[in-house]
Amino acid sequence: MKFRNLMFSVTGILLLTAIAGIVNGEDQSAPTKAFQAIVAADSLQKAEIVGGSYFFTPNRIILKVNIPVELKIRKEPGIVPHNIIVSAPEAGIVFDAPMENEATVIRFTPTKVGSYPFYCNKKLLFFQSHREKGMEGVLEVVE
Ligand SMILES: [Cu+2]
Repeated sequence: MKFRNLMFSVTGILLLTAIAGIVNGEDQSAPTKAFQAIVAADSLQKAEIVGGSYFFTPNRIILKVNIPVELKIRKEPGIVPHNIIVSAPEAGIVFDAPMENEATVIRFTPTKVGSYPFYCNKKLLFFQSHREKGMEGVLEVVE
């Protein structure tokens, strides 16, 4: 009887571990942290992005079309280099900038509604790229 109870417990623990494993597995993609850019009095919309290993915060930025953007970028302290890249010439958004500890500013004006990915393309040797590790996000340009 005691042995049977033990077996039940062991089975229970294994089941829980399996479930936890599945939950963790689904948790791989970074949670979305969205930010609606603030349109300042000077008709600029301002947003900030912080990059780190391996994330951008926020990773979804909502911008209004045809209003100039001032995007302040910086990275968390650390020796791992990061950058931020957008290649959306159809929307007037093209940049490839290193992220420094001190904030730097990127200026552009989104000219087309749509979703445009941004990411870090750094990669160490044969390891996954930072983008693959979760360093990506989206600029969402809306009316
Ligand atoms: Cu990176």
